[in-house]
Amino acid sequence: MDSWAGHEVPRLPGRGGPLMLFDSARRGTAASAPTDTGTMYVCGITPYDATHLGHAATMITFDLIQRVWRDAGLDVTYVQNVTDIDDPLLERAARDGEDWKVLAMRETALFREDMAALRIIPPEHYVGAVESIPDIAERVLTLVKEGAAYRLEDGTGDVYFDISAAPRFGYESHLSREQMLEIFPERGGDPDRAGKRDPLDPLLWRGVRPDEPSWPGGDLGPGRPGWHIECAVIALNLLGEQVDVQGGGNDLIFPHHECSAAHAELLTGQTPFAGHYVHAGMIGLDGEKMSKSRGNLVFVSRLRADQVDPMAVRLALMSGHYRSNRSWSDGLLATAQDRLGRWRRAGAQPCGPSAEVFLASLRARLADDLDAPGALALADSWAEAALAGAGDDPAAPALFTRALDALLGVRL
Ligand code: 5CA
Ligand code: ZN
Repeated sequence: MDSWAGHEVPRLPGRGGPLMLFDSARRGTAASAPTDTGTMYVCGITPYDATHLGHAATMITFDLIQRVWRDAGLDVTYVQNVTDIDDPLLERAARDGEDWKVLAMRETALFREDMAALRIIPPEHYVGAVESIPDIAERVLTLVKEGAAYRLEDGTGDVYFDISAAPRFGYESHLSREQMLEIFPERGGDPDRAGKRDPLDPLLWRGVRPDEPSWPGGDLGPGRPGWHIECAVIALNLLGEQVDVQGGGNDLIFPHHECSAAHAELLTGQTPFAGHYVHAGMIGLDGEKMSKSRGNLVFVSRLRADQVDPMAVRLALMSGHYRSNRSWSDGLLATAQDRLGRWRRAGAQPCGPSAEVFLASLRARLADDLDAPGALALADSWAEAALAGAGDDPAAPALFTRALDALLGVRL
């Protein structure tokens, strides 16, 4: 499907260094993307509601990776999905008496607008689950033929993945079986489904039900895809057998990324599926988890409608480290608005202190597991000095401005 409109990313003098990134599987930091191409798959939205600040923060995190990789001279191939068929979408559409396709199209369109406003560089491939169904069905059949998947014998046509076929299952999340059993049902799993070989076996293909959409599945029979196999197949088809980064929020560590890695590894025989499993922290509101049930979601589109500058939203979300679970508040936004104002005034000065040192330090902060708070502090210092009249380099304000645009995605 169509991605969103991109924008020119300024070129900077020199080059950034290799990006060190935290990997959930290693439980440590290691250099990312060892070749001259960086491949990244990011788990995108399930479009049954508008983009909230949590989605935005996660998308900004992976946008920073793309920016740092490009600045280091890498070609980047970035793929993001849209889960445009899944239970939550059908449930919301039924609740509101709406056609699920209309709901998905509307919310995906809004997401694109939000992403463009936040200056997220668009993925090269933006791919829906629905358009990938023939490929998914084929891969599920392969798993069945290889003995890694099985059909339930209750006449539903449902097909499950046999986690005992994946000897390394658990290497990505490092959870104990007890922890997995606790989390699985909270994140779409069905441990109590009768007839499964293991309670943790995830659904690969859901046979057709009355009043549910379905697609032809060849020898699988009509139905629709499970969630984890969707991401595994889209990534394999567009990025090859292994990816440098598999990303999303930390709510996806288990079961989603554990299962999609297990599916992909069985299909290719290559392990690990991802060189880095990268997870962004959850954004809450005023110290509480942001969730539909609490009714405390803050939508990017709402802020835009209230004339809040998207660059201030972006800055506010980058003022905490991407891996930390953190909270949105009016105060956080106000701080970001002040900061943006100071940076804009500094960038408009006739001269300032050399921005070359600033650029080198900015690159170093971001290459260190995307230390955006450290990067923001450097920009604050440069701006403070420029506003105090320090330095006499007439090229410095322009370089400061370009560096913030290229590396942080903040346009002054
Ligand atoms: N479609 C699936 C992924 S394949 C999904 O999780 N969709 S989502 O709409 O629920 O979330 C979209 C992306 O935003 C995912 O990467 C998810 O991990 C991330 N995300 C969801 N809620 C938050 C939050 N509160 N804070 C940060 N990131 C979040
Ligand atoms: Zn996913």
